[in-house]
Amino acid sequence: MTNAISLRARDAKHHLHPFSDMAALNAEGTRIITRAQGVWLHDVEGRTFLDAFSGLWNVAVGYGRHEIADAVHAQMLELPYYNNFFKSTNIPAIELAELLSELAPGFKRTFFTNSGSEGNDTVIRMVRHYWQLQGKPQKSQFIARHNGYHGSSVGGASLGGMAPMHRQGGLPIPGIHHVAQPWWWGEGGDKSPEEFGLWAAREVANAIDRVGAENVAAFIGEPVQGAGGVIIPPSTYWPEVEKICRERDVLIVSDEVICGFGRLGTWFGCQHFGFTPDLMTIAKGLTSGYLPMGGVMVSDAFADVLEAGGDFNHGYTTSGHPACAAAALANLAIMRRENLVERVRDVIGPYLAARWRALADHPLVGEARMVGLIGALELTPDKATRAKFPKSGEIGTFCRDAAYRAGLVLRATGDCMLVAPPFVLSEEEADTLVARTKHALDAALLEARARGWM
Ligand code: PXG
Repeated sequence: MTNAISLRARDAKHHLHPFSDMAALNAEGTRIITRAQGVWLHDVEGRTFLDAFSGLWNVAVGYGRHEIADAVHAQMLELPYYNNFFKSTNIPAIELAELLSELAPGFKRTFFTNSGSEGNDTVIRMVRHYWQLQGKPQKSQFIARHNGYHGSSVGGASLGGMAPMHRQGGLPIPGIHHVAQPWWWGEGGDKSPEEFGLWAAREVANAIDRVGAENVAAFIGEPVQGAGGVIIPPSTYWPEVEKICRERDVLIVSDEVICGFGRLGTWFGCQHFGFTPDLMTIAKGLTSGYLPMGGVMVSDAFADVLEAGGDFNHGYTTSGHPACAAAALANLAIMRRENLVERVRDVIGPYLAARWRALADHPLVGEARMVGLIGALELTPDKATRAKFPKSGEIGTFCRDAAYRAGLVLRATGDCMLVAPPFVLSEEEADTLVARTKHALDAALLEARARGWM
């Protein structure tokens, strides 16, 4: 315990945490996670949590995988680092780029980065470079969505549609236009989900036409918006967006940072929705978070243009890092050997989804949605009208904290509870996840009633 107190004080003194109000965080104190195994986290005080959030949406194969640690260890001893600039490459990067092209037919090349944010910055530069090579340098603007998340770098946060991020640091950069998100629960009004999906897609068309297709380089979207609240678009949305972009010669970028590598029960999220992008941003599940790595995968046709276009003046010191690539290879080998993508699609995804959707019977839950192993609960004081609570985020935060107290890590976006467990979750663990969620919902319901909100 002394250890915990001292560690917490040192953290409070020296560590700046991402997306945190440091004064409030330090007053409350951080949770110090010390080890993890499977889907279970352990903290310095000996508490145990079921990690229903896979770290930060990324630990797909679960914690404690010796194969990944061993592969990284061996690679570190063999070749800990060498760059991929100046006519050089390394064996894990070669093998990984090749494997990715097998997992995503039609995407023969990958540019490696260290994160999803760097991936999306790379997308901006690469797509603009592509249109220059095509003799259309004026095609440089991007269409993205309100409440989309594409990272924290200047480019990523600009493509993202998070208003609180735009308020800090002078964002977004010019040339990015945000349109409505396909969030039927929150913004669908009287339309049916299918009608609303078409309406939201046509907002993309309207934006392209307003800016002028001759000025628009690409549309970017997450197949399912993650950080924005696990927004699963109506079935009508993506086919219409694809049609709109193709008709206008606008490239499609699928940000697969969360949806890629099995989260929706397909290798890539676009495959679940049946659209074919020109570029895919990847990260997170690529290494299951064991080491940082991201990238941009490009279609064969896009790659051909780039390849014929001379130097692309872009790259990171650690692009294609051999140890990170070794972690990715070991991670993807586990996914293939244990059929984890199929497990999400056919076994544990449907098992959890059935129980998760049943939570819609809870008085606090207006909608319970899930695809693959990613889902959300919309908390509402009135299901019939899809009403919002007077102060957005208070009940959601209360519910999340109640879940922690019950030994479950969930995430809250406003008053929406998000779940994205590791693919190795067992049926028994899924039952525990749902029981603890129900417990947290009961506590939040009492709280909402005590505040007179229900
Ligand atoms: N695109 C998407 C779709 C993401 O979800 C990024 C890009 C950026 O990746 P990096 O590796 O640069 O973080 C992400 C990251 C949250 C949360 O609270 C989500 C992310 C990151 C941090 C917090 O849900 N997603």
